[in-house]
Amino acid sequence: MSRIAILSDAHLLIQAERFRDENYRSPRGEISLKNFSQVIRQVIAEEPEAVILAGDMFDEREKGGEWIADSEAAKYWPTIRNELKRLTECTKYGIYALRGNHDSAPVLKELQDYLGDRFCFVRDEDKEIGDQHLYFMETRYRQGTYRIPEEDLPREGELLIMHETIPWGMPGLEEKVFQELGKRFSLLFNGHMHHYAQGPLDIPHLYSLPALIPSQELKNNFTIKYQWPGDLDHPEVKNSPFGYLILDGHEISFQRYTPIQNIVNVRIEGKTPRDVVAGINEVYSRLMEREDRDNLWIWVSAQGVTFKDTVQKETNKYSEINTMNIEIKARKEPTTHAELKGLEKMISLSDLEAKVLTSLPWPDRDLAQKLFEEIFTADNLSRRADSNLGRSLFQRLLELSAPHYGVSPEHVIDFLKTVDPLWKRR
Ligand SMILES: [Mn+2]
Repeated sequence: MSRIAILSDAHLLIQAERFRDENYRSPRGEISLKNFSQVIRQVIAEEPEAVILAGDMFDEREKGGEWIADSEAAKYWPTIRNELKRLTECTKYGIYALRGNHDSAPVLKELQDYLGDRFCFVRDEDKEIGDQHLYFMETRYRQGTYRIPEEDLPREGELLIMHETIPWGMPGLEEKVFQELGKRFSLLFNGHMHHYAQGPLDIPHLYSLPALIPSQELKNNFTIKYQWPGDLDHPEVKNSPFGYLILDGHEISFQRYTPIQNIVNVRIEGKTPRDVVAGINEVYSRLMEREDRDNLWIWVSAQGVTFKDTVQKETNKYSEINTMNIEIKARKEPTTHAELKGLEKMISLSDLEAKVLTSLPWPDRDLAQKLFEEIFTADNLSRRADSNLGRSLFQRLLELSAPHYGVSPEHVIDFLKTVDPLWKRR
C-alpha cells in the first residue's frame, strides 16, 4: 500500500507585506518560511511516496481591492520552490496539489511549470497514486451556506480530497452534500477548517485536515490562552494543533508539528471599555514577563468595547509583543432590553433582527448579521448618539458594506472625505 502525506492550509504568502525593499521580508514572513522548511524536513523523514496539498498552501492576498500575490510574494518564492523541489526529489510520485479558496490557479500552474511532472495541479479529476485511487474535487467554497448540485458531485471512488466549509455550528457546505459524498467515497479528506478531526458530521470516514503551520488565520488554533478576568498565573496551555496526516494503507495518523513561535489567544471579557483597557494592560504586563515574549504571536478578542482602536491604543504600548489581530466581539443583548417605536406594534430588537435575517438570502444575511452585531445594537440604539459616535458608526457601516457591494476601501475613504464637511455643519 502507498504511503501518502497530506498537507493543507499553510497560507504561506498571507504573511507577505508591502515593502519597497525587494530583499526585505517581514519578521512574520521569515518565521513562516522557517516553519515551512522545518515541517518539510519532518515530512521527508516520514518517507512518503507521494505528497498531497489539500488547498490554501500558498494563498494570495488582497490589499486595497487589488490582488498582489505574484509581485509582493516574489521574494518568498525562491525558498518555497526550493522546499517543494526537495520534497519532490524525496518522493516516488511527487506532489499533487488541489486549489483552495485562497489559492490562485496561475500560482499553481507556475509551480507545475517549474517543477515539471513532479508537481501535478489537479482539478476535478481522478489520479492513480501507486495503488491508491484518488479524486481531487476543486473547491466550490462560497461564504455562508452553499450547496453543490447532486449531478455536479464526483461519482463513486476510493479517496476524495476536497476543500470546503464543514458546517460546524457555522454556515458552510450543506450537510446533506457531505452525507452524499460520504456514501460515494470510502475515505474523505477535507482541508480549509484548519482543525484536525476524525468523523465530523457523524461521517466516520471523513477527516478534517489540520493547518500545516500557523498563519494569520487563527481559527481557534492557539497554544496558550489568557482569559481576563481569570487566572493569569496559569494560562491554558495546549499541544500544537498544527501538522499533517500520514495515510499508510488503511492507517491514518495525525503528525504534530510544533511551530517556532507560541500562538497566544488573549480573551478579554469586560463590561465597559474601561474594563477592557484594564484587562489588556494586565494581560500584556504578564506577557512582558515571559522569557519567550519576543516569540509570541498574539490574537486578541475583546468584549465590552465597540471600537478596535480602543484596544489597539493599549497593545501598541507594548512594542515587543507581536499583536497579530484584534477582534471585537459583540455582546448578545437580552431580548427585552431595547424596543423600537414607530412600527405597528412594539417589537423587540432581537425579534426585528430575527425577522430581517430570516427574510434575506445568505449573502445579504451575512452582511445584515454583521450590521446588527456592530451597528444596530441595543446599546447604540438606546444611546442618544452624539455626532462623534454617529460619524464613527456611519464609517463602520460603510466599511462593512463596501466589500459586499464590491466597493474598494479607497472609494469609501474618498466618499467619507466628501461628506465629512456636511457632517460637521449639522
Ligand atoms: Mn480555505
